Amino acid sequence: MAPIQCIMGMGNTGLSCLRFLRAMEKPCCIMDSRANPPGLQVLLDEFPEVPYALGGWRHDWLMGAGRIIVSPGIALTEPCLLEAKAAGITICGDIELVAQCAKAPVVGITGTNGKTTVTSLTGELLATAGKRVAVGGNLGPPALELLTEDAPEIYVLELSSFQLASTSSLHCKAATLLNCSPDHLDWHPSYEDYMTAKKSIYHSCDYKICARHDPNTMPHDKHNTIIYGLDAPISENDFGLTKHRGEWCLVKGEQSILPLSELALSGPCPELNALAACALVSQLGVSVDVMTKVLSTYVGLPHRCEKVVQYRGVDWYNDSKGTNIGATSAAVQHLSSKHAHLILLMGGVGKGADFSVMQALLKDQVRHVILFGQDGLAIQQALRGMSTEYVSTLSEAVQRANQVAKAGEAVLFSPSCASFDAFENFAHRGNVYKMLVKELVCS
Ligand code: UMA
Repeated sequence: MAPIQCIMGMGNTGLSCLRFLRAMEKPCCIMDSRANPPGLQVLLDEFPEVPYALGGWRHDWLMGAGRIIVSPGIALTEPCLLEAKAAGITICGDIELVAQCAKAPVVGITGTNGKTTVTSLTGELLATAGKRVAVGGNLGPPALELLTEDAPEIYVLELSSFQLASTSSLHCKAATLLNCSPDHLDWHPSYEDYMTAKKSIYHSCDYKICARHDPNTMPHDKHNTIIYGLDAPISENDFGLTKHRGEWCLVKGEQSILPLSELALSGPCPELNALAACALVSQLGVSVDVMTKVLSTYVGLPHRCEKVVQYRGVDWYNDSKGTNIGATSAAVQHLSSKHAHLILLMGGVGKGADFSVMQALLKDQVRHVILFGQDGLAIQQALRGMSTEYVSTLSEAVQRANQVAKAGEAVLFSPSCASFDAFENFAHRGNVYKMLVKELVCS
């Protein structure tokens, strides 16, 4: 009998792995540590023949598996996975299956922040250049679902540290690590482990796209690197900013792409994100003309420093995608160029981060912090010395922000935390926030 493929996790990834492997008639079993995982009904409807287990891990299934396919949310340090690894059982994630089967080149994007924006923009650049492109991975849909689409010419994948940690044979045509700051320290044993997972995106990669100002983004092997930054490019293949007739322009070498003032992209670090995406596609048949066209029209995605409304002289922003300290710091920096003072709404699931480092980052720009949700009180402790208050829900946080904010200031909702204490995901949380703000305006 063919070896059993044992899938761990019954979320979007687990189901995509099951569909992929069952289409090849591989024998599979699937399990989830949750008693009622999100994919259960789909499993029962689509795969009634597949054995499943809930509420914990079946040790006998794992130790008898030919291969274990682990979903990104499950840490590789789970004791049962360490035991299976020691017994010589292959453990991998969905991206490894993609790496083994994809017939078209892959562009890979990782980083603590900005990766969804850069992934979407990269897809847009390639599509505008006339390429049949499939975009997915961590931003969804799961990467394996792209393999069933009509033969794309190129895949653009957003890759999380979780996905990279369980991948060994991915070969990217072009790849980038955009930035790296502490996140997901409840999954990775250390920051070094997180960074090692992120840097593995450069393994056997043709073109490595790195930020000049950030040594964390540099590969060990500097061969075939394309560099971008907020200063003048050093070589004709690099990207940066230079002054043309008194105006700052995004450039490739000495070629002007677009005046900075005409860049349509919103959110934190739009210049860096635009330059990274252009660098990624620059060796893939995308001309400077296409870059100009896309960068002057593509505005980006919701929930990233998105302006919701101006009400009684106060600007309200939704940055629900700000799920770690680095993202919130970037949002604060970005908005502080427009507003002297900010009221910051933060809270949710802190993922083991050390929030005390935020005091130095926030103290000059943030006048008051309103904390809420599961780890709100712990974060308040970490921010001792700043003006803070704790409320239990996002709804109360919005009410309080409305009482505290003065005309000319901005209210920034950038939680620095995951959303699953009270919401389905960051998008649900951002939509609830926008609805609460609009209710306030209409009341
Ligand atoms: N879980 C259990 N027991 C299990 C399996 C999962 O408790 O047996 C928990 C996990 O700890 C996690 C949650 O369930 O909290 C979801 O985990 P999952 O691996 O089943 O998630 P999927 O539905 O497969 O979604 C995953 C990505 N989720 C994670 O990495 C946590 C999705 O990224 C991604 O869109 C999807 O695969 C398709 O590729 C989301 C995410 O939050 C957006 N990513 C993190 C981020 O961007 O910061 C990395």
